[in-house]
Parts: sequence; structure tokens; C-alpha cells
Amino acid sequence: HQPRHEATNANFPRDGEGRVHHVGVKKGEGGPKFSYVQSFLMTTVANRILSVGDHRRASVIASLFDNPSSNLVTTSSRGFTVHTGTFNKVPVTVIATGMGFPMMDFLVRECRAVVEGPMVIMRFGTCGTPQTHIPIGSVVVASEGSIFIRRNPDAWEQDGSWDEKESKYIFSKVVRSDPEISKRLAENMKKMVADCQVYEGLGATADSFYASQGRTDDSFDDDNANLIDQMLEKYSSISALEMETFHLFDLARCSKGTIRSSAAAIVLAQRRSNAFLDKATTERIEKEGGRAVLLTLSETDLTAPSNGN
Ligand code: R1P
Ligand code: URA
Repeated sequence: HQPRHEATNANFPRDGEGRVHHVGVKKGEGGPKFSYVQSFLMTTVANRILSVGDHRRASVIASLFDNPSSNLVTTSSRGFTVHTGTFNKVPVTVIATGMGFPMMDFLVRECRAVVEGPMVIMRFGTCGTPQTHIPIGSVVVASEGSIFIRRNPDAWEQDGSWDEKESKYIFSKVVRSDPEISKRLAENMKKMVADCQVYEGLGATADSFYASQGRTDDSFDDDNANLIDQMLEKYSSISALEMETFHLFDLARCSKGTIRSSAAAIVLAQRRSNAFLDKATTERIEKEGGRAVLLTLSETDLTAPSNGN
């Protein structure tokens, strides 16, 4: 006689009700809340997902759904909040992840495990920009894909084994976003967000907000004073520095053709002038831009090849 809540498989743990271990969702929870989509929405998570870092941003965007009072909302003890409903009668899910690429790993893998059929996952985040011509309050669409920047801890090894000629920060190659979705996303952003420049460029996802984004801190030996120059020397079109998008595109690439993905980010931080966006403007762009992402998600053809491959 098994206890009801025992997790059953260490390779991909779920609880006794079938909920995945971190995001806390399972198949088949749509139920009677979804009158007109009930027949095809049979899960807590729709095939069209918008991922954001901030829980407040997720709630604001979920309030733009057709009938927000009947949204299905699930929270997990690991910091995920999942809002599912419809936008223009199309089932959609907004998920607040918190921050960092491991959270994106949980989101993509655990949602993939509870959703049937092809998926599109888009991210709408915030970012800093190393480009002098991009002002705060702009939106950057990662049309050129993203790279990953990580700090190499071996460089601080004190046994003398580190070769000083090597870089202390490692830049990956580019992983692509879906070109068609990125194009639609940029068009919708331009139409739907007031007083906002929309740029298309390369994203750079870092393993930290601080050292690997070139922020300096007297309390730590990060040796990163020239990191912004170094990243632009290698990839001159880096326009958005943030912490999750590369991993989304990387997993979409590895999803055996089942996930399409793109991303946009609001420029909060101008890394050359040190300007930082005010709260009121941030909240307005989150709402208007959130609507543009929902429209793009709802219009996306799920059956097209993933990320143009
Ligand atoms: C850091 O402040 C956070 O902001 C960005 C980064 O990717 C990181 O998660 O995105 P979100 O605003 O979506 O969290
Ligand atoms: N998010 C980041 O990761 N970096 C920034 O500079 C701003 C938001």
C-alpha cells in the first residue's frame, strides 16, 4: 500500500498527484473553469507560454486575459506562479519564474512534461544594454538569438594552475531565436507600446546580474572592469543583458522540434551612462508590451518547424 504523496521516479520526480517537482503543475487540471476551451485545454499549462521573472509582472499580464476572474492560478513552493486562461479565445499561460537560468530550465522541462503537442514559449523580461544608442525605456527583441556569458571560477584558483592569457569570462556561440516569431513580436511591440523604441539585436544571458554582466564591486575580486568592451568586441550587436533567454533558446533547439521560442526585454539599465528606468514607465511598458507578447503568442502557428530549423 503506497502513501498517496510519495514521489515515484528520481529521474523525473512527480508527487503522488502527478505534479512535477518544482513548477508544481500536472496534466488535466483545466476542468470546468474553462467553458469554451474545455475540450482542448486539459492541463494547467497551455501550449503557449509567456515566461517572466517578476511575479507582479505575471499578474498584470494575466489580468489582460479574456476573463481574468476565471484564470486558473497555481503557485509552487519553489517560487513559480502559473496563470492559465485565454487571450483572444486562445489558451495561454503566463509563468513567473523568479530569476536565473536554472529557473528557466525547470520551466521548460517541467512544462514540456505536462503539455501535449507542439509548444511556443516566449520570454518578456527586463535587461540592461551595453549599446550607447539604445535608451532606457526601449524594448529589445532577441531577433539575432542569444549568447551565454559565464564567470569561470577556475580563474580564481590559487594554486598557480590558471593561465593568465585565458579569459576569466566565457562567451558561448549564438543560439538562434525563431525568426518568424521574432519578426511578429517586433511588429506587435512597435504597434502596441507607446513612446518606445523597439530594437532587434543579439541577447546576452549572464550567470549573474553582477560580475558576468560587467558590474563592478569593490567587495569582490571580479576582474571585470573591461568585460562590457570585451563582449562587444566579440559580438558587436549585443543589445540586452539579462539572465534567462539563452537557456530558453538552447532548450528549444534541443526539444526535438517541439518548441518554438523568442524573447523581448524592456531596457531598464543603460550600462554606459548608468541611467535606470523609473517604476511608472516600467509598469506601463510591462502592460503594453505584455499585451503585444500575448497577441504574438496567440497568433503563432504551433505546427511550424521549431525555431526555423
Ligand atoms: C534581474 O534583475 C532579473 O531581471 C531580468 C533578468 O533576466 C533577471 O531575471 O529579467 P526579469 O525582469 O524577467 O526577471
Ligand atoms: N536585468 C538584468 O539582468 N540586468 C540588468 O541590467 C537589468 C535587468
